[in-house]
Order: sequence, then structure tokens, then C-alpha cells
Amino acid sequence: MKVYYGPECLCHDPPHEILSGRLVPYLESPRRLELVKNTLSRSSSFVFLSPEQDWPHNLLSYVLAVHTEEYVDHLKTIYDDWVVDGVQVAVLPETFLHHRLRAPNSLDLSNLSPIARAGEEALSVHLRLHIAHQDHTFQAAIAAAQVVLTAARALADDHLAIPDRGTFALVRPPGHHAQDALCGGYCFLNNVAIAAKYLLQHRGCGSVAILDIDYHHGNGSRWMFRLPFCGYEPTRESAQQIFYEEPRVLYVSLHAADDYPYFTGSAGERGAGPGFGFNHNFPLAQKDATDDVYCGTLQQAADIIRQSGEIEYLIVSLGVDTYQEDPICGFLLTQRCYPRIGEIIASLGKPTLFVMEGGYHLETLGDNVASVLLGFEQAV
Ligand code: OKS
Ligand code: ZN
Repeated sequence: MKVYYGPECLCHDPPHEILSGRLVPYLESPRRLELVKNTLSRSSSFVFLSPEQDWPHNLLSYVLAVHTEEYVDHLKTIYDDWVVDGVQVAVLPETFLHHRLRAPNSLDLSNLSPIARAGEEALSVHLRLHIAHQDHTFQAAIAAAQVVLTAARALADDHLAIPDRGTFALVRPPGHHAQDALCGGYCFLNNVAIAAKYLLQHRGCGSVAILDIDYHHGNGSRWMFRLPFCGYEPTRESAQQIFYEEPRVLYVSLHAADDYPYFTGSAGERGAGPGFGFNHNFPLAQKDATDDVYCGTLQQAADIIRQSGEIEYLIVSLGVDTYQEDPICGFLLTQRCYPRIGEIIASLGKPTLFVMEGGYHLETLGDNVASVLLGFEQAV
């Protein structure tokens, strides 16, 4: 299997985050990526490849197919703005000014200082903290997008010759919580959404499925393509651009019903407008999620993708924070479950792009990722 990897993904390295009110070392660390890379390197099944530098359009144009220009500018400049504004240590927002939470034109933000605007684009408090510390966050997020796009391109090129094969984009920061104009849950740019848009817009692809097996609900990926977020009504312009009238992406997710991001991911969210019926959530109670329950549910999710007929590519948000010893998650999966997960995904028979998301138990992280990929490869 081809594995795409770029060392620039390591340059985002915040020292701390806030977890349950405590300052702790940042869990979504560069070490995670290095561990997975090292484990995969020891197997002859994986070939490492570098991201393509030379794209027919500016790399940013593929990112802007998913995210707003204002948001991307914000990510690019916020650290420098804050430094100019006197920030030397972490800043936490006092309130969340995010425009999805405000009535249109209710407040002219341009008069506020950068510190006052700290909550503007964030989903949760801990995210702000590491932007404040980091001048390389944007660089790493763009590098991840570049790796994912390269992997998607290779998959689209290859599958004509070698059908039903998988490709792995080994990236961080992860992406599935990031929305068009919102960061959260360690995510800044939505890598799977960027890949999906690329396949739809540049590779003549008619339909893709995103299967999200990270422990957390991928509110960002879901929102991009299928649903207004928490009652937010899209403008006609944003609807056409990004998701509302996009009937070509099926989003299917298995996740904890009772964990971050808390307010999205219920089974009743089925999509809206032309997208109705193209969103399927499988929320599981933490204490119920054993290997057998998880695999049974994954089979149901796979059946939905199977029954959708026309799907040309499968994109997998590959989180292994479902593992029983993950420090921030509560599922009960053992290491024996991961090859089974790979096998079930392979049974769909689609060209498959795996994209790295969460997973924080460092001792097993590499093995669990390798197990999914090897389980997939041995079954195709
Ligand atoms: C903060 C909890 C943050 C959880 C972030 C989830 C990251 C992840 N109290 N998403 O898939 O792995
Ligand atoms: Zn996760």
C-alpha cells in the first residue's frame, strides 16, 4: 500500500492544551505521526511517498473549495496578529464570538482587538490555546492538505490500472471537526472534505462516500456536505459552494454518543434538502462499544454504502481512538478488532483513501493503524 507522508506535518507542536480544566501536554503531538510512520516502515507492505509540490492550480485553491477565504486568512495571520497585540503566553477566549452563533451584522468585529476576538473561529476553548503558542500551525495544516491531495490523486490515477486498492494519507493535524469557517478538536482544515472535493471537481467523480470510524463524530465533514450545523441556515451562496446542494457525498459515521463534540452526531440527523438521506450516524454508548458490537455496527454502516450503488471512491476517516486504553476516549475495542475493521472496509470493493484522524494511546497507535490497513490489504 502507498503511504503518503510529509515531515512538515510535524511542525505544529503546541506544548499544552486544557483537558477537563487542567493544563496538560498537548495530546495531538508530532510523536503520534512518527510512531505510526516507524511501525509502518517495519512492514514490507507499505511504500512511503512524498507529497507532490507541483499542482496544476495553487494548492490553496483546493483548500478554498471547502473553507472560506476569511477563515483561511485568519488561520494564516492570527498568530502574528496576537504577537503584535502583546500576546506572549496562552490566550483563552472569554466568550465565543463565532459568526455561526451571532445574528448577522449584530456586531462590527473589526473594531475589536485580536485578543478580544480570540473566540471568533473556535469550537472549544482548548483549540485557541495552541494557536496562541504556534506560528507553524497553518504550515502544518496546509502540508496535511497537500499530502491528502497527493494521495487522492494517486488513488484516482492508479485505480484505472489496479482496481480496489487502498492508499493511506498519514497526516496531522487531523481534520474531521473543522468546518468551512471553524476549527476545533485539534482540527484546522478538513482533510477528507478537501480530498472529496478534489475527486468531485477535478477527477470527474460522480459520488464519494466518507466513512468516519474515528471515536468522535466528524461534525466538520458532515456539515460540509450534508447538513446545516445546529440549525444554522446557509445563505444561498454558501449552500451552493459547499454542501447544501451537493448530492454527491454520502457521510456515514460511527462514534461515541456521549462525548466530544457533544451536540452533533445523533441518529436523527439524516441530511437536509437535496442531501436528505445521505447522512447516517451510528452513535454508540461508550460502555456498549465492544469488538463485536462495533463490528456489527460497522457492517450496518457498510451495507448503507453498499446499497448506495454509485459510489466511486471511499474515503475513510481513520481514527484509532476507539481503542480501549485511549486516554481521552471510552470505547472498549481490543487490538484484535482492527484487522476486522480493515476487512469490513475492504468488502466494499471500492478504491479507498484512508486519512489519519485521532488516536492517542502511543504504545499501540502504530500497530492499530497498521492492523486496519493490513486487514484491508489482505482482504482485497
Ligand atoms: C477537550 C476534548 C477534546 C477532544 C478532541 C477530540 C479530538 C479527536 N475537552 N477527534 O477525532 O480525536
Ligand atoms: Zn477522535
